[in-house]
Amino acid sequence: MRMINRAAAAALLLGVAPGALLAQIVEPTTPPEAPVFEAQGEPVFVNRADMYTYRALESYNEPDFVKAFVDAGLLPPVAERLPAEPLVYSAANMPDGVGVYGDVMRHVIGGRPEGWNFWAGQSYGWGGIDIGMVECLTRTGPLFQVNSEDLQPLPNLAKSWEWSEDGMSLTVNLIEGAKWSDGDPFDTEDIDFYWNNVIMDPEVTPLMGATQDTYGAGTTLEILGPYQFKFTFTTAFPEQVLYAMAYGNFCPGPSHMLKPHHPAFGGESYEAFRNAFPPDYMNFPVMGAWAVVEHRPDDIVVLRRNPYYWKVDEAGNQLPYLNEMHYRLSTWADRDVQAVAGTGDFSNLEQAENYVEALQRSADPAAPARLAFGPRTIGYSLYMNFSANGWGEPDERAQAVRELNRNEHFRKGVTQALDRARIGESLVKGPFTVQYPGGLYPGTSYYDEASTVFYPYSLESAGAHFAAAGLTDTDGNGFLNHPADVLGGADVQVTLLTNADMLTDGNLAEGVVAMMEEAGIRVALEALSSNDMDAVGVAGGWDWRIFRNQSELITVVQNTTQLAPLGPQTMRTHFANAAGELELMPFEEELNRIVSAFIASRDATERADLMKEYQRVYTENVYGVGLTAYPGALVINKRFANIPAGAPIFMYNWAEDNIIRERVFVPADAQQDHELHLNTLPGAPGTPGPVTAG
Ligand code: BQZ
Repeated sequence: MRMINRAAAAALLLGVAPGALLAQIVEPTTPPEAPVFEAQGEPVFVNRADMYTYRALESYNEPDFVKAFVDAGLLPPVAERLPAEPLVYSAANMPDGVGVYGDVMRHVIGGRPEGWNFWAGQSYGWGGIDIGMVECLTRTGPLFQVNSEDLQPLPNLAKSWEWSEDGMSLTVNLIEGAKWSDGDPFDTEDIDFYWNNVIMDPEVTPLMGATQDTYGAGTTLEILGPYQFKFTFTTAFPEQVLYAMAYGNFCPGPSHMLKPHHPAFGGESYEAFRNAFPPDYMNFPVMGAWAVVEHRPDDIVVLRRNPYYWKVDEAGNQLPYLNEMHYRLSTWADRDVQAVAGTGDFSNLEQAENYVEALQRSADPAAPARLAFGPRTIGYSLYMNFSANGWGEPDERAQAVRELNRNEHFRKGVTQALDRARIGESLVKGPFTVQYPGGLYPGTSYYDEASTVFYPYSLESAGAHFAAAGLTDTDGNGFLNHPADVLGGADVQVTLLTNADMLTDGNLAEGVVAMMEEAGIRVALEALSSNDMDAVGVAGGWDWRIFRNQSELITVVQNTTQLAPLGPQTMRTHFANAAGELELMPFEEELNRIVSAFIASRDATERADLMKEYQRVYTENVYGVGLTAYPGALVINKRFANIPAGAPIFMYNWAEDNIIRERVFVPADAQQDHELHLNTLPGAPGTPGPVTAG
């Protein structure tokens, strides 16, 4: 109703007969039915405590070659390297039980390491490198198999936590006596540095962008002892903080390495801090199961087992089972090809263009890899930059686009100019893709179809909306012009930022460009490598972008603060300007209210209702222009054991976390000889490579 009135009003303003526009507006509806696509493999649901506990065992074991380091006096005995109470995986929860040492998992990735300062925003090249090196206070990837009644983050570096009675503070207890891979103790010095000199330092942004707002505006952190700290909040029981303690938000770095380079402790500059550990710096200390020992640019990154890793199996075997990890530096599409062919071991099959071929090849019983589809959790949206007050320093043209982005008719025009059926089909034919209007993904736990507003494809209706936004083709060149008082009535020109490293991102971007052209909007592609794209994305110098969505639109409880512009840097489409100010649209204020109420509520029904409201406000206002959503498949070589059933490639986190790689193994009779640095361990930080026992 409201829309028709506005269209009529706009028609009057434009001097067009209102009936002409009215006839063209196509009313919103609920989204079209999704084709049925059965996920292969159901998770075995358990409670969190069934997966692992922290306790001392009688004795511990390690690979023989590591024992040789101990015998040579190069390493303390394994029991001394482990915490008094290590994390112990329960054999009953391991699909193939206690494993054996040896072999390698050969990954292929499309990214490239920028350096090892994750805490200053450097990417390791993705594809599981950082997930294997960096450990976080809690863990969420494996939650796909946790019973819904017990759904809460798993402990990890934080082994327990207690809320104060009023819920205004949370005391967190770290694992005691765990060590970095170079033997330095892991303790609250690392927490202190991460909180005060990374999170709270406006000059430093960690890779996944955590800020104080990730933990709630006004949240403080106080160190209580070497293994204990306390968060204090401004609202009661903000349980989402437990999720914000997981990857990639609260994953502390080695303060003993980072501190000396940080300007607060005498480091030269923030730039120098960021670049203190370039990609050729080897043996950077980790809490993860493997540390980098070799990097050949554009060729390979090799990791070897961390002799101080603080997790064991029930038989006392120090983890990981796999001695080495490879990351072949290639392309993401090659990851699929190699995993299916057996020259690589692992892929998240997520670029829909490769599905048919990958499925055909994997159907052969002799195929080296198994392929299992999961739920529809890979999805893309077209996002618009909503800053009206200077984020990314827009020029006049870009500023005019921002103002259009903030115009509801413009957004409705854009969404109705997109033929989502054709977009999906252009990637892959078959029952994979669904028409995704944006917001929460269909089929996920908080999704409600009745609360989802879908604007059907109609070029006519798009044109009517554009006209209502003041755009008409005044010069008859087939492209819409700004009104005469904006940029002298020039053609509307939009740039579209996209990831050049991913086939799907590129195809979607081209589809958007073509469909916008049909609707009279000229869009120019800006395809950048993912590291550069991420940098531009954060800096704000973009009009529109194609984005593969993250877990907040699947699980809601993970990255909850990214659902709305709650703080200066929580909503990636709307960061504050240099002065820290946000200029929110009225419906953004509404989203903020809803998300804050969601975070503050502990009532399941109320939370479900709030997310319905969120979805309605989001989709009605076209906050993000959804494109398509489809299932991904885990492709993994058949020689690997302990791969949990039903592991999605993406949910709370990527499969590299979900499958718990530290307890994945290769049975002795299936082991292959891919180890490049046999019988070695990471050397001292900064030394050239791995070392042998002598
Ligand atoms: C998975 C993932 C593991 C980042 C990256 C990459 C970056 C984004 C995202 C995915 C890759 C793989 O995703 O595509 O399957 O292996 O690494 O980290 O696309 O460009 O910035 O968020 O995780």
